[in-house]
Amino acid sequence: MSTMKETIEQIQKELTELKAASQKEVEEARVRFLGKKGSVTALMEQFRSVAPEMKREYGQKLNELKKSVTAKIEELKEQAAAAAVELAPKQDLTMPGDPFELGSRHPVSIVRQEIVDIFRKFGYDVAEGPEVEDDWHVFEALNFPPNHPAREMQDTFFVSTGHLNPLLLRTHTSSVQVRTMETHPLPIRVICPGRVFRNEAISARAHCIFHQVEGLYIDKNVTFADLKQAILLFAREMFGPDTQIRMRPSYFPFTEPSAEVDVSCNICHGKGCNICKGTGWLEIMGCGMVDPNVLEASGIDSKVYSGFAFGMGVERIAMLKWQVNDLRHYFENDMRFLHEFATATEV
Ligand code: 2NL
Repeated sequence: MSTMKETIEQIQKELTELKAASQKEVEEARVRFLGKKGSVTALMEQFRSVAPEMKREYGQKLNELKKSVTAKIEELKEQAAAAAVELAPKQDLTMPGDPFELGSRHPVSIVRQEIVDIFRKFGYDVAEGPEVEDDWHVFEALNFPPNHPAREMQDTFFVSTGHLNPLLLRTHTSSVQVRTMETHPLPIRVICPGRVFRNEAISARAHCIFHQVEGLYIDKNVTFADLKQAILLFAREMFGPDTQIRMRPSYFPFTEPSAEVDVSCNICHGKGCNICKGTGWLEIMGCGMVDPNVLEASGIDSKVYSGFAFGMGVERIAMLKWQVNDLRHYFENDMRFLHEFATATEV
């Protein structure tokens, strides 16, 4: 059996020649020296039986040995770790990331918001109400005569008919304005965006569901001139500052007088093109002075107050804005169509 001194020297020699190619080999070397059955650990145990007068000398030697073993292992560990990084597959940090798609607003939603924003700027409040309504708020309070065709099953979706007060899907958002007139103090300046439902055959120009924005302004001394100016300002905000408007006489049960509003064609600027069918004008909405019967039905004194109202189809405005020739595009959600309205910043 070799002496302790010889063993120490032998381990020191081993240490100077020690190499480790990998982190695994470093760990194996550590176990060989410092593990439970390691050579340095064995020396430590042997040290206990060293004669007292020799303890000082051997103690020092053993401590130094342990220190240099630990230092060497640490050094090899660092080298192996650096080598592992070198060997790892290279990553190109300048590579573009995996692309991911953002959602975007539906074109109808974009235009509805644009219309609402214009009227909010004019000082209008926004009101919403139920899509399932009763006869009073959709027809009766709006001066529809008892046998008006819109009240028939062919034109309106009924949810229930067996009751005294049948429920139906609103055919216009005027119902929300009736609710506003019934509850809101005067004056009233409100716009009502929302979905409406009509029992119609689906075509390029009509759909059984579409979106409306209606507006209502009630105060003392409101005139047709106020209506015309409000519509003109809206049209110029929506279609550009050079836009002209014209009004043609029309009929609605809830307004008197009533008019259809056209804007000058923003494609051909009046010269005549296939969007305006050669007329130079595009129809954008209906409007009129609120019929006194309508004011009275909601408890407003028509001798003191007057008002104007208007209504437009959001899909129709969107079709004019983007020259879309078929309403059905707005309901089919074909991604190729929707992508045309997506912008990078929208979520
Ligand atoms: C259209 C025409 C219109 C109204 C809606 C209205 C509402 C109340 C009283 C009076 Cl509470 N009128 N709304 C007035 C005129 C026309 O809509 O073509 N819509 C798509």
